[in-house]
Amino acid sequence: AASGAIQQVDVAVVGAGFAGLYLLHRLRKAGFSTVALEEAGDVGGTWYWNRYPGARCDIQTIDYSYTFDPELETAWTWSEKYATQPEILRYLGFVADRYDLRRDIRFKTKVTEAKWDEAAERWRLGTDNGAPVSCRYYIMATGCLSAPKPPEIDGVKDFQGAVYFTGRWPHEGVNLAGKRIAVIGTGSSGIQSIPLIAEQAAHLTVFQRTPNFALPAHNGPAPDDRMSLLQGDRAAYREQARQSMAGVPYPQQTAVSWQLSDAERRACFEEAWGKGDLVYILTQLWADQAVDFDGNALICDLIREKITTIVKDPETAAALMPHDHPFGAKRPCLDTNYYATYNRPNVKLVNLRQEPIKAITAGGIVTDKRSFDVDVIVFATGFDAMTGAIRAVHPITGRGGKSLSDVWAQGPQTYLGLTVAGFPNFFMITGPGSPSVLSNMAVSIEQHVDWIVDRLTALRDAGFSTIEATETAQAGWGQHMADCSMLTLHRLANTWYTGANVPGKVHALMPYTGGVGPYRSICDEVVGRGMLGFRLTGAGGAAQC
Ligand code: NA7
Repeated sequence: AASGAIQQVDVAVVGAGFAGLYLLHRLRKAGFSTVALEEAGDVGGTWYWNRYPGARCDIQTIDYSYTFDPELETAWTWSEKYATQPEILRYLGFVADRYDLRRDIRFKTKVTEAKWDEAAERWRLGTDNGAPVSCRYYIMATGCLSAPKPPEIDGVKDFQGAVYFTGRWPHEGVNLAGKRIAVIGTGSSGIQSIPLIAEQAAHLTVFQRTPNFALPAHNGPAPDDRMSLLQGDRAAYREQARQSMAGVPYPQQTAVSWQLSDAERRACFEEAWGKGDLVYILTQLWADQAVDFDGNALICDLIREKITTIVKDPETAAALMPHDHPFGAKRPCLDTNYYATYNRPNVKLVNLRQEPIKAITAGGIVTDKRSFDVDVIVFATGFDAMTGAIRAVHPITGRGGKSLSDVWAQGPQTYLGLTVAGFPNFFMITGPGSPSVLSNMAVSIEQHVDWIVDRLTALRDAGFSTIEATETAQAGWGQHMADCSMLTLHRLANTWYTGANVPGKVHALMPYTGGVGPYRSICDEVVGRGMLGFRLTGAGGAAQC
């Protein structure tokens, strides 16, 4: 589109990652004209930006794949149980090519603002590169972990060495050989990168604020048992994933911890530890682990015991043991040699709970006890999760001139995690209020996209031009989310799920904790009951359900 002109489409999609690509494909097939606006220079989303050493998926890649086209499934073979970032990025490029998606993507184009035009019943999106877009429907497919947190530590600008963020790792790579390196943060990105950085560094100092639970990935080829299940009946395997709690086809565990003896529990745990599978350990050991503090504490003890056996220095081992949150309440990590890395002579852990960082200086990092001279600082400090990328389009102005930031001032409110009252024809993929980040994202993304595109098609065919959640439905969803959150332990941890990792962010458990299968049923029930909770308008009339 020429600069100055307005690009007119039926649907504008923001983001060309896992969600945006599938949206483009489905929208096109459904006959909608569409454009995707993507800040990056190519497709990939998360996998475009997070190129730090060791970046991998931590859901088995046979599960973290598109399932909408059986031919695509057999056209691509993953080389490992947990694919690396470059392989996943190649896969997404392969998908973009296979369905010829790039021709509808405007790269290096950031959406700066969005405004609902009530008279025209269209959204107008401003961009920082080229023509604005006018669209009937506006869909944010911007991911949950896309807006990196700023450093939050005084003095970063004074630092004379190099600074990198795991979530914005330079594409040309970084030579870390022989350098004195600091890594700040021990979430998934820190835990994946620390072992590889340690191999290159002259010296690595890890600055840890909160220890996290990590389990060995035991990476390698995709396990035979999972592969034969998939290949035995691909359709059934995929369907089980869609109906499951976490988007991975494991059965619902029914045995509870107190039905098992100590020895039986230990045997279950050892088996899980040996499997190297987060979803398995989170769902298959005993049923009360995710919902009951005592059932959960048994697993925490067993993992802490593992840390003691791996890490030789008792003080370091003690510092690495999480005590402040239930297992699974904060996103646990999959690692390759993470704990053993602390046995290397060139690696030291600094426990920020005992000596907080005071500042960053020209030469390095100063805590309230010591100073550390380093050449490189790596921030693995995470993201303004779930709402950060949505709110980065600012303002998003809905009906009556209301801005989304104002509406969400006390925390995000949505209906089904997909829509917001007062914002007609606006949708989010994996938004707050959806199960997204508590699930295999691939399965949640496909469900959200299918639901939205099916609705847009049905509305168009019935002559409706707007769809908007009612305030009542939104309040009801908020209540249901709150009720579900009382049934799991997620509320008991300060995490990016609750906004606690971002200073000043409202504290609210953002993902839907009721599970992927139940969520899907609810979305289907909404349709089955005549779009319950939505107001529809258009030439076809008006309806409020
Ligand atoms: P996470 O999981 O949010 O981890 C960030 C880490 O950085 C975590 O250990 C934080 O400690 C730490 N952190 C954040 N801010 C600071 C400051 N200011 N000072 C010291 N330490 C800090 O992000 P990741 O990128 O690792 O992983 C995100 C998700 O990607 C992951 O869960 C997977 O789903 C994939 P804290 O715990 O806040 O005390």
